[in-house]
Amino acid sequence: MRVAAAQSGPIQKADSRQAVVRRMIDLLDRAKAQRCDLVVFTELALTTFFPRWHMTDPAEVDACFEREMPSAATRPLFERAREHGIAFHLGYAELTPEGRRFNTAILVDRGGRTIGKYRKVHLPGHAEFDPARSFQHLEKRYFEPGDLGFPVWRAMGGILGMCICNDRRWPETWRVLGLQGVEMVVLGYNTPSVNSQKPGEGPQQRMFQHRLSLQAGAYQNSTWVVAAAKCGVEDGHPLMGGSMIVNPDGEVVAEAATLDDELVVADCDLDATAFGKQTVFDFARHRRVEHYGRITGQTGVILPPEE
Ligand code: ING
Repeated sequence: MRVAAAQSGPIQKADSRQAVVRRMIDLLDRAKAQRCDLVVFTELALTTFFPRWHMTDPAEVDACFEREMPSAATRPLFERAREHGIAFHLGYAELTPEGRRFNTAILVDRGGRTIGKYRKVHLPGHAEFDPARSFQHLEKRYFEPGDLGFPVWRAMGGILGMCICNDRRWPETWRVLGLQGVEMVVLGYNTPSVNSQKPGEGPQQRMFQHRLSLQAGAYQNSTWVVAAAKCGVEDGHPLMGGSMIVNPDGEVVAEAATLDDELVVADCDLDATAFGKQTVFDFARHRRVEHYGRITGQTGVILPPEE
């Protein structure tokens, strides 16, 4: 199928959801012109990356979340996608009727029906203001860890899965999806170009680790990966680009050239995942689970006894 990573340029704190949705609809129209079947929007696609802000006013925090999806602001997006017959992935901040908050992503089919939901499991950063950081990363303040696991769905003639941003850095994310036969993993990310705790770490190193995570995940589970950034400078804070599509051999087949709204398009043959799954990563033939107990048996490191 023809897939587009719909990279988002910066969203300023003052930008309205309506203005953002208009930009997203423009990307949908461009994807239609390129005969795309699936469009992957980014993480927290409707707002600025608000976890960089330490907020104490509940009303200010709530304003960053969606109480329903589609909402009044996003319904035009769902309608345009349905008109185009394009399926899409969308990341947003979810506030449930019970008052629970998640960093969420959904999969919407060509008919505009939401067929899958994922809630970000690996929340980076911290919960309280950290004066030692050059900027904040308060995802542990504003979201609960996801409670839906790492599901896959049969859609678009294949097996699709989702993850979100920091999830891509954890091999467990990819392997749990791989153990369900995933053929394409779609994700969004909002990644600061610099490390708030390590001034020397700049965009090049961040980009290296981003690519490494996607290529390893794709190769080691013989799956396609489609990753869409929110990037550019948001209220003075730079986010990195690098939206890309990686094939089941771990090769980058398409990559963004800008730090703005941009479609990164590739034709993805899901059958290309079969060879790896039937040979080097035929899990049934090669894995030895009797030796993997630590992976789910312990959370942190247990060091060997001192000499
Ligand atoms: N952002 C970053 C990410 O995982 C981060 C946070 C960057 C954590 C670099 C560790 C290292 O890409 C989000 N939103 O998770």
